[in-house]
Amino acid sequence: MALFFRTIAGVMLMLAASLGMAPAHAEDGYELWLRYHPLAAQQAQYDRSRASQLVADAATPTRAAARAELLRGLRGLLGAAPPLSDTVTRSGAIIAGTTASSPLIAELHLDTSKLGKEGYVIRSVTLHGHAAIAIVGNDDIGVLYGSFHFLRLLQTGQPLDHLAITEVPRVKLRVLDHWDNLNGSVERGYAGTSIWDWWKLPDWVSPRYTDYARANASIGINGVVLNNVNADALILTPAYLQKAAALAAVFRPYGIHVYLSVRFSAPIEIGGLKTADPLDPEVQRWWRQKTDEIYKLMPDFGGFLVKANSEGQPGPQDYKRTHADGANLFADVLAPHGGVVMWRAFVYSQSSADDRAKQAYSEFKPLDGRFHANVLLQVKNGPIDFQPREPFSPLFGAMPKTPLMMEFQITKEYLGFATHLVYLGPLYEEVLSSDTMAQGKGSTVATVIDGSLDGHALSGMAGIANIGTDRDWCGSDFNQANWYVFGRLAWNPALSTRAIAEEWIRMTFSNDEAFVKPVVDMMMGSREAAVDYMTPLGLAHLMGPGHHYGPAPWDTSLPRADWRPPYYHRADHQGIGFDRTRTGSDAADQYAPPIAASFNDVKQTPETLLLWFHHVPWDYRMRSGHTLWYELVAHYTQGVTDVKRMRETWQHLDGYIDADRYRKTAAFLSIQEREAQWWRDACIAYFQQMSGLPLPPGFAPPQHPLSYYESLSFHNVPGQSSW
Ligand code: BDP
Repeated sequence: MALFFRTIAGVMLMLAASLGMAPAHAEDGYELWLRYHPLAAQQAQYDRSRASQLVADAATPTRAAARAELLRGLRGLLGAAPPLSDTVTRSGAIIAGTTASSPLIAELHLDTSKLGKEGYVIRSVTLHGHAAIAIVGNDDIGVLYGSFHFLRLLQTGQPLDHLAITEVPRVKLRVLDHWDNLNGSVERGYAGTSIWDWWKLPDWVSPRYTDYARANASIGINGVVLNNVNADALILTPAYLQKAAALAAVFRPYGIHVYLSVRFSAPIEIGGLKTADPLDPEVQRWWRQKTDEIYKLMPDFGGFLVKANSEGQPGPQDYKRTHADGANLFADVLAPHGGVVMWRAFVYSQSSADDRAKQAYSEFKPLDGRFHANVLLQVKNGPIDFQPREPFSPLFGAMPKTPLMMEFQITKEYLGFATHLVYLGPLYEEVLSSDTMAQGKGSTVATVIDGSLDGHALSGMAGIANIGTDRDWCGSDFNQANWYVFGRLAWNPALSTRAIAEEWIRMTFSNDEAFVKPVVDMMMGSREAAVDYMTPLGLAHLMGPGHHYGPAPWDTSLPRADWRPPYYHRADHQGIGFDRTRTGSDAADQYAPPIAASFNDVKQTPETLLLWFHHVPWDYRMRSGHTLWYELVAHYTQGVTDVKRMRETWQHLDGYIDADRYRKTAAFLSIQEREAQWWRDACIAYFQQMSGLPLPPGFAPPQHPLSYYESLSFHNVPGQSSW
């Protein structure tokens, strides 16, 4: 049925397109996936008969938000909002509420016992002799989540009959981490400046904060860290806490808790103490008072995120204490209020000569069991740093007594900034579905972080936000999909990212099959394309120094060895790759034995990770029968070809969506093609100089000599770090 409507809509749009008519409405991406633009006539007619009246109260702020969203969505999608009613008087009523809030819902005797606080059911029911759809939560927030889900069914053209949907989030804390500085800049942000207008808060509370909260609630995000992990102690001063509290008030009806990044040395910087030693009673007292002060302003405050003893940040090791001592200091002052500590495992030492990929594990694994109950260890998906491809971090599965929280990067620091079209769903899915083998087959990363493998009630997933003041929020329309897929996977890490891409496209652009299908394919292939033109076959960290823009595999300008690309690729005349097997740094043995065995064996290591784990000669025979050198060149070339194909796909889609968003993506794809070519050519030129080998036949030589690529330098690159 729904398919039928979509096809009809598709035919009509194709007709419009063939007549050269683009949809008239100008769009700038601000509405995200909550556009609620009118559905095609026949689908709207079908939906209208199933949404003919709305029974929903607005007695609490959250139920008011749910009702407002349903009215707004239905008005937009169907042309007019259904009339509000106190009871069911005709077929096609939508009833939204909780058993406690709605006598009508109580009459249904639905089993809500397994829904928890945030779950919901959407069910086709009969009430007083009329067919109706009930959207029911145990708690108000479930009603809001269910309302967004119901609207998604309409937005994506799903049938509305025989509904029997039950949803419960698998992960408890679903958090966006903003790397926003108090001066308005955003570390690794490529979408303008911070959306938090700190200067004008708390007096001016921009309506944009409400739209931000709606977008987050629509995908189940329930926590927001407002400020950068490289934290400024000032965030804990009364003036800033008032500002944070104003934001918390906006977010509260949407089920979103505010968290803050804190600077370990804050007791010295803003408290006038001489030390920040976590075992010092004065320090403990200072944090206790500060925490109590925060909870007075924000009774539902979520807790603290801490980056300590990493990249110059202060931490417990400054006082010869452990990370557990540091985390427990915060855990103890937060516990009486129900707050949590998200302690970051992104730690590598200034002084250690050990492989950087091993250091987080070496540091934290021995501390398993030493953290208090309300501490989550927040672990980046890979052992190094958000590269286009890394193996999963060996910490997953290795610390059964500690809840491990996933940290993904949504902002594309290493994946083409704002302009490259790279859908991160496949990257996230690859990590979540990786088997750690920690407790035998099926111990996937997803089961570690949702708490099911080790029986943790506390679980979490964080994403480094890609949001800024740009009208489209994320620096490009397609980057919105990365915010979206993060939220959907945090709700349920087992979802298919292809299905998520499809629903996002339908909501964001069009339900037309002729548009949806090629765009899903383009998105699904985009991450592999980026891996190919940047860091194929397990290479990593070849980006420009500091700003991470463009290729610089030759660069040695930064002071630390492990900030320089040659540290990672180790290319020389003989071969390329980082030996992390037993003959090398032995990082492979940080994994569970069966995984370690395959990573230690060059023949068993997936070729996608070959150079991550092995240093191999240029003439090493790949599974294809070609040499490594051939395959390296082929992958770089394939990446560029894929981007060219993405551009062609997009060229065929002119007319299916509004002209403004169409043109922006077209322009960004041409930037991406140019930069993919630059990546390929610069890397091939450099590695060719290393290998001394001729280019395999059939491959075009780089457009410029290596010296040209090496001579490029960039100024005012966006998103640079503040430290
Ligand atoms: C790196 C970023 C840096 C961050 C750091 C972190 O380049 O700006 O501060 O991660 O996660 O990827 O702390």
